[in-house]
Amino acid sequence: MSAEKTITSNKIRQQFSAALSAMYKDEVPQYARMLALVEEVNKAVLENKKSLFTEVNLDQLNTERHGAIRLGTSEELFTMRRLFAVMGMQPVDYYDLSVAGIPVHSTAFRPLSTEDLQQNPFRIFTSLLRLDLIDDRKLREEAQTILAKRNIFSSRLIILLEQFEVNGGLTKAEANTFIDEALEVFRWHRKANVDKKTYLKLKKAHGLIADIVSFKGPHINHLTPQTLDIDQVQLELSKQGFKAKAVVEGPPTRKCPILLRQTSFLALEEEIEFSDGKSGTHTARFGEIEQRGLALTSKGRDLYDKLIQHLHSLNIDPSDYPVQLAKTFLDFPDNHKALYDQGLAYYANANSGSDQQVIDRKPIIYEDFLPVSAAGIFKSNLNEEAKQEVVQSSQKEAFEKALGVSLYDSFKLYDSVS
Ligand code: OOG
Ligand code: NI
Repeated sequence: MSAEKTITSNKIRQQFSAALSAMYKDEVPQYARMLALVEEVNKAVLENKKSLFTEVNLDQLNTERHGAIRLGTSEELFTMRRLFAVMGMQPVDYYDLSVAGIPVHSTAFRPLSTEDLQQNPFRIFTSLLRLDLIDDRKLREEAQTILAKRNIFSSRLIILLEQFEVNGGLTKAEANTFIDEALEVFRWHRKANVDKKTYLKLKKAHGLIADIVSFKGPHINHLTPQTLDIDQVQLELSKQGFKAKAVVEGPPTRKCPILLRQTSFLALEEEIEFSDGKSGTHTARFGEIEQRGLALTSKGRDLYDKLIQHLHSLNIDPSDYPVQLAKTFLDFPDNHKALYDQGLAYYANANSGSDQQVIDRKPIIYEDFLPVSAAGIFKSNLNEEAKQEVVQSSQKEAFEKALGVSLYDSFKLYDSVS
């Protein structure tokens, strides 16, 4: 038997994210412009050396950290999980977006270990449509029928997934074909699967339903590089003529950054063609930027959630939001000693010496997502407010059943490295 050498999942993930980035830059030229803007800001910050990250390599820094897709059926989610496994990406955490009036539930496929994340951090925030949240029975059945007819994975791709599962890896040639075939799944299709009337009906129920049901596949809807100074990026976006999100999601600017802050330029209105030859436009694709800080313990996270909930209950005008956000977070300690002593954030134990100074402890970076922030990203890119009639009800078990495996719990992952 001639056992050809297989290549690592880290390598495949790295190659895939580079190929996806190239495809997206080509499809969405504004995204390429945004990347250039972010690179400039990062370079300037590094020159001023004011960041959590002490030894940063510019190339590593400027590679995408995440992207997002939205799936229509349980079967799609099941196969997508197998596809991401080839790239060493596993489903971590359950995000219930129905609480924000968005008819999906989600997970993030990502590398699990610090080492693998360092090799290449790419993750994909993956949502599954919740048809059970469409009130209109007729429309629900129609959406279901349309989705049941589409097949987003090529037969070559399925064969490669089987080969990976049987052999525990792919050869270089197989990996190249895998990347080509996987890219096709994420590609944009200008031509919709449905006629104009159906599209408009779906859109009336919810913009997201139209985006998920009307197309041949789950086009990548954004990619996200990281920045070392998101406030500066937010300023530059407007200066350079981008239509930016009104506010940066997540915690405020801090001396000790926590969790995740995100902003984006708003989704573009793009020309599409319907199955009946009629034309129209669709809004789905955008570019996002993230800045990451410390991972919080469940105690820290409870405090964060409490403060964000309080802030959102005030219904603040966007122009006043940054000030109110900063004010609200005065209740969240902003120095490493307090964060550590009060058990609010995760730090890696550099060695087991008991009198180790906190200053020697390495902050553990948050690698996951935030449901309230995600809802903000969804909404500003759908150009609509949450529909009030969506009833909240978590469906974690149904999600795991569709996935075919249990979800990893991010707290357990952070516990294991702290
Ligand atoms: C996903 C939005 C969530 C994030 O960074 O929180 C997300 C979507 O729009 O499909 O990507
Ligand atoms: Ni995102």
